[in-house]
Amino acid sequence: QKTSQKTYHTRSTTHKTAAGRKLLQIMSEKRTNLCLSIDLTNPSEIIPLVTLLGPKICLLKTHIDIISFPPSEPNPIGTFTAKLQELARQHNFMIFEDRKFADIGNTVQEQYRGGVYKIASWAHITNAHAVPGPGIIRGLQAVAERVVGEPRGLLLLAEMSSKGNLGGGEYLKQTLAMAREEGVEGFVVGFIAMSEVGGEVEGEDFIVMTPGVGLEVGGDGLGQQYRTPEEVVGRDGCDVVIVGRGIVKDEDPLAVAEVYRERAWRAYEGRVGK
Ligand code: 5BU
Repeated sequence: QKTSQKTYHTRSTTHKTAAGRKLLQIMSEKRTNLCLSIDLTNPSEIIPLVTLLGPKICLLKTHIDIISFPPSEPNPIGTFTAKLQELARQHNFMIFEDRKFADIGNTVQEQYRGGVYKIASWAHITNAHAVPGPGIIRGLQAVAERVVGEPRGLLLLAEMSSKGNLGGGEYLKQTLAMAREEGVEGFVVGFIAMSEVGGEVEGEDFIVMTPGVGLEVGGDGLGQQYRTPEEVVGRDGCDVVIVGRGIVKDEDPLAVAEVYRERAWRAYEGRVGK
């Protein structure tokens, strides 16, 4: 049986990472495989929108470095990330900082743990390019293991949603091989990819998260390519749909988030034969 034919509930008991098990459990309980990409730059717009949409999502994706924080407050970033964590607890979703680490192990450790954002302290999941080789995974994993409290997980970028990206194909195969390396088990939750990855090995389960999702096929004029929830989840076996502008720029974000949730969830149910 392919991983994509198993239910999120079943996978929530067998996934090899604690972060993956927790996410699959949330998805199964809340009946949502929708990740909201909150790509806004004003924290006072973000918080109310996340409060409104929290019940609809399993995961909140951030780009912490696009936000303009008010210089007047003493610790605006810490206050903001604490608020996100509180909302995550309240509405039962996880937080994914879309940081796309891409340096040597030693450098990414500092970028993950420290600096102004202290990503490891508040983001349950982050992602990294495979370009630097397996040291990037080991570096991030060492930091993650020192975080007390909720588990941390990593997604590897195997393929991007944008036109002309260099991922996929042979690059994806090499990225999958890296995720299978000894030692990284328990940390690599899955991939950013456009279709199901791995699963040929018995018991292997990688959660695939996919951006470039719209209610219709299309693009944004800057390389983004949109596919529908039915194509992404139903046809291509991805698990989590990541939606940004389709929700945050809509005049009724709550109503449209429910449309995305429903369509992506039905596509999943069809896939697993429910
Ligand atoms: P959109 O507004 O739904 O197009 O936003 C997509 C989000 O996903 C945005 O934050 C991107 O930075 C992010 N993204 C992506 O679009 N494609 C990728 O391959 C990866 C991330 Br990785």
